[in-house]
Amino acid sequence: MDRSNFIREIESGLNSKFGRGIENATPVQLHDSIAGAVMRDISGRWNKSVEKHLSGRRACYLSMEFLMGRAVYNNLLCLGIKDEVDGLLKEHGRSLSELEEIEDAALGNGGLGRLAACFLDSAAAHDIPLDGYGIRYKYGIFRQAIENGFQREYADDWQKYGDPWSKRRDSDAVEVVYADETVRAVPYDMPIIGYGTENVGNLRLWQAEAVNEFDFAKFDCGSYAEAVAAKTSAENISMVLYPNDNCEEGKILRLKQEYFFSAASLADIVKKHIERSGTLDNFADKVTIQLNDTHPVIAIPELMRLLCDVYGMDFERAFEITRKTFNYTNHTIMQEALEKWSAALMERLLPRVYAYVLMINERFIKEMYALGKDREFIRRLAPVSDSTVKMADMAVYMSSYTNGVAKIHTDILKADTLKDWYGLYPERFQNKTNGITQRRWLALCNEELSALITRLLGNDGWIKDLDRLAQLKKYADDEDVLREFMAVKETKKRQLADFIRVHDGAEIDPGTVFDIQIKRLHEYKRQLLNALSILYIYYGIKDGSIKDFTPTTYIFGAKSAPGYRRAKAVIKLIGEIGKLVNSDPETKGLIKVVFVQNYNVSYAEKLVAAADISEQISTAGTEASGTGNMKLMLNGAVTLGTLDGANVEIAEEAGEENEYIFGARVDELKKIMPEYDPRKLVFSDEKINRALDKLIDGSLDDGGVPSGQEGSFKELYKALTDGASWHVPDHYYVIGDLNSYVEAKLKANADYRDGLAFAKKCWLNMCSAGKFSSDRTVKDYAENIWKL
Ligand code: 26W
Repeated sequence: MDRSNFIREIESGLNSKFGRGIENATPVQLHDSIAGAVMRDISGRWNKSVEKHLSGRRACYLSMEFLMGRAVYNNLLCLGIKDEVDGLLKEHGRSLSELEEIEDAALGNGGLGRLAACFLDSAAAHDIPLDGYGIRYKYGIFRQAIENGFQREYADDWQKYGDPWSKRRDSDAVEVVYADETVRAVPYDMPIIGYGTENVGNLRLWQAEAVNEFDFAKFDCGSYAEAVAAKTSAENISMVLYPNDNCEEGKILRLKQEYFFSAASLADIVKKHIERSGTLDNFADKVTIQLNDTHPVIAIPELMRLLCDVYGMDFERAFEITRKTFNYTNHTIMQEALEKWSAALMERLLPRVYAYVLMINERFIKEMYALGKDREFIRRLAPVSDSTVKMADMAVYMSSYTNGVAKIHTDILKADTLKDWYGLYPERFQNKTNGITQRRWLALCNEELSALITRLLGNDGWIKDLDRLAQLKKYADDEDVLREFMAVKETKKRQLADFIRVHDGAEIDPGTVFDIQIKRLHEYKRQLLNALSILYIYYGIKDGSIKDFTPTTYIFGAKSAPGYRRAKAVIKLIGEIGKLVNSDPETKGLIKVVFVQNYNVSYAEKLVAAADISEQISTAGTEASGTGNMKLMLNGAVTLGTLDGANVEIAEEAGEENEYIFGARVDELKKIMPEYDPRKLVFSDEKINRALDKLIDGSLDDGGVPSGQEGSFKELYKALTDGASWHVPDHYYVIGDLNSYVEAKLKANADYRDGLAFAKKCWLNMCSAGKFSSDRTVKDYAENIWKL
């Protein structure tokens, strides 16, 4: 649209809806009108793209989570009018920056959901027909407050100011049938605006509603609660996102959610297909479905049920089509995250779907017998065994391709987690190293660095072709460029410091090293290792054994699952270490520790642009890929990390000499762990002992409100030294890696002193980030899995 027209559109929207002008509208009204103008502007292209996707071959991305983040800035950026709109608003004394905090669709927990959002963005930008399907939760991931050092969770009603970025499509509503309940699934569509293209992708999120709002018969006989019971029960299905990352709970509501969006999406996909093709015979030629982890795997028996029960296809033909249609991405090798359902529960909730699960299982057993496999082998792999439905096994068996999300992760799947499956079907396994969209994670979040890059390259082609950053490597020894680069980083650090002052009430110094760890809180991600290293260094500075320390601010951002006691203890611990360290006059100006509240996509945008050091310190073999590591690299931070997940490829791309790699590797851990006794290290190393001692010597306070969590530091200590009933001592090798971690951390700290030399490393990281564009990832899926 013409730019000045756009402002007129905003004005007329404001006027007709609120009777206000740009000058006197509230930020919410302004936001609503901008969104309205965008939605009107793209509606024609959007409809055309939807039709185009439907009439050709397309890929559908089924995901329980889509962590979209704020839409307004991204949409204006993708339309190429962000700066103009901001400029025009400024002429009226207003600014786009007023729209912060109004919307932020956080319908995901972490990496898996954010990856889905990056994929949609990349596919839209590159005209790849990919559409998303998920759940329109009323409450997304909780809002986190840190009170008295403890995490507290608050419901996040992301639609409290409305949802101008969605269109409700009543005409596409479908019914989802459970054993004793039928609910309506109503789709809300969000446009995914492709950067610099006519293509607009579609994200369809299903909302659960009652088929009958109100039961008059029950009301008549005075059962008022019962009269609305069906409504409540239906709406509960899409009420809230499960806030667990990497831990499966086996709750019935969760299975209801999984079936809800899987069944609704399939009903929709099949219906649209038949409308255009008139037959299901070519279904798998027109549709390919990517299952984002095991959460939507129930879609597999559901498609079998649809094809056979509803459309009368015979089992073998349906089997063939179903297997051809689906692909499965695995995002974790953590045993506790691999979904398993009680067969009895599934049968009770979804008897007919379960019947197909059993038929698939029989088909598998028969096939294995024909191959001469023994009973134990079959029991291990069968989709159903020991009264349990194993979703990952069903997924591999019933799909064309299975992929991991980083090279090392895919290797572990082949060698360990899915070893037997790999032996059976080696041709089904692929690697697709994750990526991030440079539109949000550079163009949007770091305008200053973007401007520098664009100027040096002579154009902004990198926004759609990130490999072009490699051309900038030639400036790695150019002092003027490096100084400008350093000035940009300083600006971003100042902006972050200002934000943290307002948002978290903490004062930090942009002149210090910003050492940042941002990700979900989990034992395997080892925030505890970072915390212990800070104690180690703090005492080292005090006793003089660590000299010439470059002043550093350690910044943490992380949400813990509400019921994850150890993770919550670590949050409290970091807060207590902060109290100790930040108030000590002896180390004042040298070390500062800050735990920011409510880390989310929008906060991440500010943090990644300001980091000097990117903490990626998971135990080798545990982090499937990580994507935060890529965001920080792209914004010119060095990685302080283990050879885990995508860190391996990051070091490969940027050169290991430009990262700080430490710790035991996967193959080493395999040998170490069976014999490992952390106590031996604790007893033999005074400095480790001193840091660890703080957990039990009573000088850090883990009491206070909320009660019931007292003694949690001692429990952490015990987990590290003695283990627990369910795991060996220090199962994530925190103590084992501590020395090599501190060494690498101090090396980075010392290197930072030579500003230009350090900036060169940062620069080369940025220049080498091309591979980690989700544009590359999505194109690889499109070519080698979706065959679009
Ligand atoms: C059933 C509970 C549950 C919930 C979420 C189990 C597992 C998950 C996800 C698989 C966890 C997740 O987000 N995994 C992350 O996926 C990212 C995208 O591929 C990777 O970059 C991260 O390494 C991985 O932890």
